Amino acid sequence: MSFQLVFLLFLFLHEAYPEAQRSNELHVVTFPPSSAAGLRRQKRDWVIPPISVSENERGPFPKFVAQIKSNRAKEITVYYSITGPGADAPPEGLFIITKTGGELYVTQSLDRESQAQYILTSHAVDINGKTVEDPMEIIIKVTDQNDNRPKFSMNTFLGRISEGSAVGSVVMKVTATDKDDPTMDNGAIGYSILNQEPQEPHSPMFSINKSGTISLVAAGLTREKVGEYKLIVQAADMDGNGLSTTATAVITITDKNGHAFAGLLVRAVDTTKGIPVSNLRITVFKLEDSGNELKRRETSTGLTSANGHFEMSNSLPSPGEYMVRLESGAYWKQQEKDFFHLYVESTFTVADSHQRTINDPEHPLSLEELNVVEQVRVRVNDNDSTVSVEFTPTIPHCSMATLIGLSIKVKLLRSLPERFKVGVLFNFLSVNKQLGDKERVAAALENSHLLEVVNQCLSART
Ligand SMILES: [Ca+2]
Ligand SMILES: [Ca+2]
Repeated sequence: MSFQLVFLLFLFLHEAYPEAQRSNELHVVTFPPSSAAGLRRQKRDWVIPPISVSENERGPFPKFVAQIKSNRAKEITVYYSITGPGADAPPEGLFIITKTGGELYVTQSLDRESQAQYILTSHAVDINGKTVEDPMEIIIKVTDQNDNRPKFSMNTFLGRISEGSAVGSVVMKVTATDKDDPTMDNGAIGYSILNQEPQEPHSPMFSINKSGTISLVAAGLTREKVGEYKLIVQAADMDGNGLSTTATAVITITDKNGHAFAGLLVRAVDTTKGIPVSNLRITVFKLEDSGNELKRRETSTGLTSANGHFEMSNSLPSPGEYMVRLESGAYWKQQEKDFFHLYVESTFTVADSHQRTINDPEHPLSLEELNVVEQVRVRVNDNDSTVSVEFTPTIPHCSMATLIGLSIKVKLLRSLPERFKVGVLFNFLSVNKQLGDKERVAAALENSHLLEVVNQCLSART
């Protein structure tokens, strides 16, 4: 009784493994049985499972891969050969087969990341070169090893989010790639945030998900307190537990209108390489008129950080003319350049954007208070970079109209970004002509007396 049971079990096991799969486990691949006159090609239901070879195998080479076998070998001497890319076509000779033994060898270490599979065709002939089997396709699959570290697409990612944003808001996305098999853990990337600077008002303020999207997880973003966060983000394969790499995510906190400006930020970039320049001495001077000479008063100095940044202050400097000086000589010397500028200087104006008041040249009140200018008659087209202001002097044909118009124009030119075209209109043709003529406005402002009067109109009244 018990003998019978064991026998049945054996039969069951035998049936559970199809012929081809069992052969592969033994590294023997047998040609499928061909039909009588070889009229029909390989049977459709006969599947030759791929042969797996691991990448980065160590020698000695040639290394045995599998044995190709013809059932005809029982009766006659069979001669084996292989063709196709990797055999007799490039990369030629990567796989070889012994003529009479049918042993397939790989001659060198494989790299899955450059080629993940090879398709060879095996042939069997008799001593006269006559085909004894239908050609059989052999697929060699290169199995993956975790030999690639994830790589971020950038070293520094820049993002921005407005203060007061709701928890859950998306800030930015970082991306890393891994050359290993994406269907396996070897190429499955998991992201994490390793560090947050500063750790205020909470840590963490941000989280990162499976696809590298960074979101806000805590409330309390205040631009005045923290204008910029620096996150060290990590990408690691094995779903976050394997080989890792890091990058920086810089998050700028903007105000509710989307303005990130919290002071003066100088970014030093080596334009020949497009990379930030660190440790560059930067000095900012305020230019002050004292009699006939322009004096420089140093307002701040320091070195650029690793990302080439130098922050002058966390609040807007007072309005006026400034100069920024970059001591670039040492950097170029270190780069072994034999021709360079020792320093670079650039002047710029900080406009008084908060002061909207323009004084009337004759009255103690401002133009707005006198209804000379009204908000409804100011038209701004941001897309076209145009601003048009219509004004009405208190007395028609007022002799001060040109001066008022000039003051408005100068105020706007000083306050607005350079891209804006400013038009000031007054229903009095000659004045419009004067204000619309760039050269005449420039000439008028070269008249030091007129400029003084304009500046008085624009200065804050005490
Ligand atoms: Ca990997
Ligand atoms: Ca790999």
